[in-house]
Amino acid sequence: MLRLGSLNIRAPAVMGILNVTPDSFSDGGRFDNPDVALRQAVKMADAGAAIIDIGGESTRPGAKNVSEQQELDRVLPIIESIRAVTEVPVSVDTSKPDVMRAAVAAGASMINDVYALRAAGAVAAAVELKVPVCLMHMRGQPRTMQDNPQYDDVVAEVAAFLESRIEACVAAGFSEDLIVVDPGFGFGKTHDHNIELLANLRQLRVRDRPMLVGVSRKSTLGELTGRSITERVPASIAAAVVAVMQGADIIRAHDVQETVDALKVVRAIMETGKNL
Ligand code: YH5
Repeated sequence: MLRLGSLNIRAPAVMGILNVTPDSFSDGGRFDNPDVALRQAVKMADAGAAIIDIGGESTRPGAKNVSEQQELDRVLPIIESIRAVTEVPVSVDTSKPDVMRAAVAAGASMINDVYALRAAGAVAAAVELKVPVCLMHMRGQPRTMQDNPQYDDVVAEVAAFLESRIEACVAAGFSEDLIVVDPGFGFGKTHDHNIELLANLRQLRVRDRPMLVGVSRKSTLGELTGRSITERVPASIAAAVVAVMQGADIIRAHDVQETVDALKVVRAIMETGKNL
């Protein structure tokens, strides 16, 4: 069991992705209609998602910033409607302190922040809310992050960043026990950087904190297979299995049922105590 305050998750677990942005990369905003979004959330919960991640801000390369009001209008109704029909925990994918506050008040159990609480007031909001937070590594800003990112040692630099963000949160009074780390696949990384990170994932378990990994349908898988976004399910499963075999605790995925099945196989092998 992964214990994150009052949020308990049987790891390795799947975090189902629910985008409520009209311009999401991989769903094309298919879920920006509230009824469709709720149905998708229930479907993911029934398929075994341990948590549903709701994002109202697109972080695609080149994406524009959305206003706080826009983000609130997108995420709050769906958090409320999920809370009304299932017990599945919800995480809110946001960087804005007031969206964090409103989402938690509406029933979200976790914050997933691709800026790792670097926005002004974000650490303070987390300290006040006392819910688990995923701190993700991103080099640069979504608008420009894929413009020739460079590292001397991507694994060491991502690990050092995550360590420094844990330090900043703990120094501000946030409980280390509530922190999850994430190398941020595709966020200011080339294809080779993503492969290097996936091959060395064990080294990213900084301070022994749980690790979340998001590789589902991402461009690196497109480069490897030549497949379009919706054809990347098998490649996504393979990457998820590789990640879990190296200690990833939570896999952020679009294709929940397929990923849950794959992780059942990995878990059975891991429970023998051999090989992994
Ligand atoms: C993540 O890794 N990623 S949004 C491009 C795609 C498909 C999907 C080109 N939020 C992460 O999912 N939060 C996102 O095809 C995240 N970790 C955490 N913690 C990008 C995304 C995607 C991008």
